[in-house]
Amino acid sequence: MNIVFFMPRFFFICLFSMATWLIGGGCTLYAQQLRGPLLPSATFWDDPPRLMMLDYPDIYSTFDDPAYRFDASFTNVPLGTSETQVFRLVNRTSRPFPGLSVVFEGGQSGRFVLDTSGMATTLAPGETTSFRLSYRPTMIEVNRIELQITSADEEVYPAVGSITGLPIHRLTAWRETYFGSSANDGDGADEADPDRDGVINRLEFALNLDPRKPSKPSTILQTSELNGMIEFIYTRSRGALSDGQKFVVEWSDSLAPLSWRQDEVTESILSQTAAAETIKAVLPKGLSGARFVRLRVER
Ligand SMILES: [Ca+2]
Repeated sequence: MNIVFFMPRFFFICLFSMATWLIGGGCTLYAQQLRGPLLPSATFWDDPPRLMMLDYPDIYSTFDDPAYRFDASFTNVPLGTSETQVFRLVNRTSRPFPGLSVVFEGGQSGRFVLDTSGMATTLAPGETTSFRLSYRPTMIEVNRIELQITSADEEVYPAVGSITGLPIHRLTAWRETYFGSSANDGDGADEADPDRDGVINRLEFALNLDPRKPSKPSTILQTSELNGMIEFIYTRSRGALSDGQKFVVEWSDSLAPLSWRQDEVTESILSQTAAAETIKAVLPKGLSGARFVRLRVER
């Protein structure tokens, strides 16, 4: 499917939507997936052996293990977004626990951010404190980190948490937002066009459009000529950028398959929101009397 815009002064701007994922600009809002915090609690056992224990969803320590081990996970977190969980510690004993600290003990700490700024350093009997752990994936991979919670009292055994992060593409979350399912099928399929505007879903996502409302080509791309230059304006989804999609403006004077060029194109950001950024590409209009410009979106 090609959409060709006839431009004044014999300029043509063409928008390609092909199997190889070619297209031009747009914008959409999609909900950032923020889940409610989980509130596991920790218990400090006073009887021998003294044990710092976290009650994390129905998992209990074995008392002969010198460290209490627990698991926590961040699942289905869209690339480029962040999810935060709050871990709560409760001292249920009759004695204070001094020098509390939480540290990473290996793994991919770059994907996780620990915030202990609000955490008490000494936890008196009956008191509660908490720390926060955030996960922000930047590529599709399984991320793991180990956390160690300790007290300066050496008789208090540490709690060691194995934390797992499981990211998803923003496109997957986008399908869920618009079609109620993350599955790549039916109306939500990448190649589907349920609003019948000629723009398939994965391009609707890339261009930040609403896949349920038809878009007019003239609202997807704006073009103009100024002082011998062509201005080509498009809007791209920041979520698509987080997914690693590339946006490339190309031009040709003949439309021949091997004639497309990327040189002499300069781009600048006109405006941006949390969801999208609008880009202006400028290139010479050339001397041949006609020039075609396209935006190629590729994964
Ligand atoms: Ca469509």
